[in-house]
Amino acid sequence: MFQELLNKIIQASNIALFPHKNPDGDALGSTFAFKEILESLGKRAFVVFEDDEMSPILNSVVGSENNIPCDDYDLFVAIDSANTDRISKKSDLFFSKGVESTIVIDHHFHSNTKFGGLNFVKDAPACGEVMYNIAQEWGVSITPSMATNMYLAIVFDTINFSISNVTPSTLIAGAELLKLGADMDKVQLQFKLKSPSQIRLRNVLFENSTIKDGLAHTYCTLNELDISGATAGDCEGLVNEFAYIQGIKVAMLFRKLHDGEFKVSLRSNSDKFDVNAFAAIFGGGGHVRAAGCTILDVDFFETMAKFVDGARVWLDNDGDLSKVNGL
Ligand SMILES: [Mn+2]
Repeated sequence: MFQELLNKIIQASNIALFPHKNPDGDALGSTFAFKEILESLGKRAFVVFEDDEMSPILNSVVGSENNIPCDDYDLFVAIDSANTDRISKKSDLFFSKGVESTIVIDHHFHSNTKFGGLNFVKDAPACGEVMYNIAQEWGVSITPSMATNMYLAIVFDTINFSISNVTPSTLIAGAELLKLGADMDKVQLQFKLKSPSQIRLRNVLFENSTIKDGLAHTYCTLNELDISGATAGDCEGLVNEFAYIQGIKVAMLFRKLHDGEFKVSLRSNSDKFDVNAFAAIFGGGGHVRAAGCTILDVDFFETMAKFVDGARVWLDNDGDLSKVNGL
């Protein structure tokens, strides 16, 4: 599998890399680490940005300043995306030379739709760990900047190596990356920093929350997002705070993306409540303890009520999903 991926890379010259929409630390760290891996193999690699959705995390990613677009790509790689909806508005460019010229590198093992010509999908808590494994298998010598980007990727997706799907291999990768010069201070500072607008958004979410009988749910409207001054990306991590309220088993965050579209983020703090399976009933997916859905063309509050009702049935039946109805 590693060799197959390498063969495909070796045949290419100008490679376009696509982190997912509203890229988080894992998407950005993994993408820029892979860019440098490719450059170490003599390839030209370019990260395709979504300028209007770019996250402040980008500032801490090493190498992000060298983003000069190219007009002659011959290979397209989606990184950290489980399906084509995640690759951003630039998906036309991704498929511009046909599916055979595409690669998917991802860690959403249970939900990835394998939409690429080659699908390199591993079961890992962060795409950053997959990148570390690729560099190792290919015999690439990991530079301090690669190490920092991979470390950043792992720290963001594993919430500082604290989630349940972190394995001994993840911890070993973290330790090795530190040995190889990962800048832990820089990564931790970026991971822990919150902007004033994020704090305002957090207040809105607590204000809007309902915390009852094992279930916490909250929402934010576009107007509320606007008033707080936060970006859509700022919402992403905040659902975790609700999953760790005493007595809570499942947390759900609903946020409006634009008219007719909203996103649900789900977290659980025990394997008994598999949010990936729950999300699948509503057309979404992810991991056992962290999943999400994007919902189109429905009323925001009505649909939120359906999710809450479904989650209530699920909790009342102690994790049994058979009585839960979708939309
Ligand atoms: Mn990820």
